Amino acid sequence: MQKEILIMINLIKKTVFIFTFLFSTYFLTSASFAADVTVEMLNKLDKEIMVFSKKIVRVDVGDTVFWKATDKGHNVEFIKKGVPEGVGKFKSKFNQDTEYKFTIPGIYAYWCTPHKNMGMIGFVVVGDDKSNLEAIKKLRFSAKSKKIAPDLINSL
Ligand SMILES: [Cu+2]
Repeated sequence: MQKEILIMINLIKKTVFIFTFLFSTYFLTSASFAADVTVEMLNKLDKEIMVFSKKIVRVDVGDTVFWKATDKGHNVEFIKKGVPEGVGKFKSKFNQDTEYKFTIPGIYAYWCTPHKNMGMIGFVVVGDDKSNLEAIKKLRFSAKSKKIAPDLINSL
């Protein structure tokens, strides 16, 4: 009788161990596949003013990018002709966190509407697809954005 109880306890221990192992493996692998990214909208970062914390972001199709309104007075606006074909307009409200789920592969160019000439531009490459790179190269930027855009586009 005593022996049977010990065997039962051992069986329960093994089962618990296996479940723990399976669950932790599941969560670890699913976490490594989640590639959602957060970009902060900032008044200042190091020596730059009016800036997205990450200027280039790479995600997989179906991932979401979150823009955090860490500082006020900013937004996110997709640039006309700066997104893959079939992508609609996107312009977020000022002073608010925003997000966008990228379902169409390609390069997305965006800026902050009031600071689009001050270098507050950003790019999202979705699904490692650069088929609209030529269209991106033709985009017209002004002032500081014009200065920094070529290097950024070259490193897409
Ligand atoms: Cu801004």
